[in-house]
This record gives sequence, structure tokens and C-alpha cells, in this order.
Amino acid sequence: MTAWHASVLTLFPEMFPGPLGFSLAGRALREGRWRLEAIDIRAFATDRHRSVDDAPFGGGAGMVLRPDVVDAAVAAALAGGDPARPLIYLTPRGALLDQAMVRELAAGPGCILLCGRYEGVDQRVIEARGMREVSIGDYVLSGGEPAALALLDACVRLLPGVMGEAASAEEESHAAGLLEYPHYTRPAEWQGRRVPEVLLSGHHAEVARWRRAEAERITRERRPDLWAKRAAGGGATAAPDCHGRAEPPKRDARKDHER
Ligand code: 9D3
Repeated sequence: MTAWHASVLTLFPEMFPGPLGFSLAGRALREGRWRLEAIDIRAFATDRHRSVDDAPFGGGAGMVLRPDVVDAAVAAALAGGDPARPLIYLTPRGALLDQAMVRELAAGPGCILLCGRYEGVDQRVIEARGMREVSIGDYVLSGGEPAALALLDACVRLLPGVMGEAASAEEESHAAGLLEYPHYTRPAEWQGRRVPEVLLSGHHAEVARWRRAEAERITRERRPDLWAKRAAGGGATAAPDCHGRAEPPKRDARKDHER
């Protein structure tokens, strides 16, 4: 099977892999578990000035990416990989990215991501190519590139062999829709603050129950929206495996990014 393949259409190809060259995603990229291709939209400009944008019809501020240039870049991406890959236009007006969409994308052959700049992309090429419009949240970025990086990071960590077995198991149990319980390590007392006694007790079942209760309390307090979805039967209700232990894990010589 050929590796999960991301093609990013952008005016700033130097931004890729960027931060994805580090940590889990970077190691997986070097191991060939996924493939990343940044396609420079400007390479598909046809005029002497290599222009990719023009003023909006109807007037107004800013510039709009030309449909002919974007279309040629999309055609090149499609020709360079599985043409069944979903084509996603990253835009603040898109559907909100969530973990369900991430799981769906990670399970497929990859994706083609179009990063917008300026005021946007001509509507006709969005429609003609059947693009899915996706946003990463209700705040304003200066372009689609940081959104593409976030989407790719979220997908790549789910690819087979990227996360490691223990983390994958944890992922599944926590996909249930609860926020994380609090974590503690040595020293058992720091600046007069004690680690909760139950975590030092060695009673695994008690530890699991405490963590479950804390996760529920934090979810209720901070994310009533998530809590409501859960209560309505939106996710699994089985208790997560919490790996209770009396001692913190033994240290090892590896750096965080190597685990
Ligand atoms: C003038 C109106 N603006 C919409 C709020 C235009 C506009 C602002 C920022 C158009 C594009 C952008 C750049 N942002 C993205 O391309 C983007 C984005 C974002 O800003 N927030 C969350 N998700 C995304 S995905 C792409």
C-alpha cells in the first residue's frame, strides 16, 4: 500500500513541513509513513507578472485568487496522486474541523489542501472542483497554512505505527468525549502542594475511580457542550483503562519526541 499522501496548495510552500518536521509527525515522515508535497500555486500563473489574484468583481477591499490558476494547481495535485483524495479548501467559513472528520481523513488515502490568502478564492472553482470547506475554529488567522498544519498534525498522529501502542489504546478510551484528568509526578510534595493521596495509595481501582470522577467534573465545568453530547449518549460510557500505579514511571534516556 502506498503511504498516506498530503498535497498542500499554497503561495508559501516554504511553510511546509515547518513544525511537522519535528516530533511524531516528522519522524513518521522520515520513516515514509506519510508523504507531504507542497505545491506552489504561483507556479501555475500564466502571465508575465506571475499573478495569482485580481480585484473582486463588484468592488471592495482585498484580492481574490483566480479560478484558472487555482484550477491548474488542483489538476497538478490530482495528477500526482490518488485522484480519490478529498479536496479541502481551508477557510474561516468552512465546517468546523473535529476529531470525527480527522478520523475519517486519516482512514482514507490522504488529502489535497488548498490554503487561501487574500480575501479568498473565486467561488466558481470551489464549486467546479467540489471542494469541502473546512475551518479549524472561530478565530481569524492570516492564512490557511497554519490551519493546514493543524489538520495534518491531527491526521498523521492517527496513522498506523505513528503513535505507539499504549498511546493508541488511550486514544480509543478517551475518544469517549471526556477531558483529561489532572496529572502528577515527583516530587510528592512541591512548594507545599501535595499530590492527591489516592494516587500514592497503590489501589488501582480507587485511582481509576478518582481519575474518572475528575475527568467528569472538569468536562462538566469547562465544556458543558461536550458534557451534554455525552449525557445524550453521544459516546462510549465504559470506564477508561487508567493504568493506575503507586509510583511514577521510571525515567528513561529518550527525549519526549522519541517515545
Ligand atoms: C474579511 C473577512 N475575513 C473573514 C473573517 C476574511 C478572511 C480572514 C482571514 C479570509 C481569510 C482569512 C485567513 N484565514 C484562513 O484562511 C483560515 C482560517 C481562519 O482564519 N480561522 C480558522 N480556520 C481557518 S481555515 C483557513
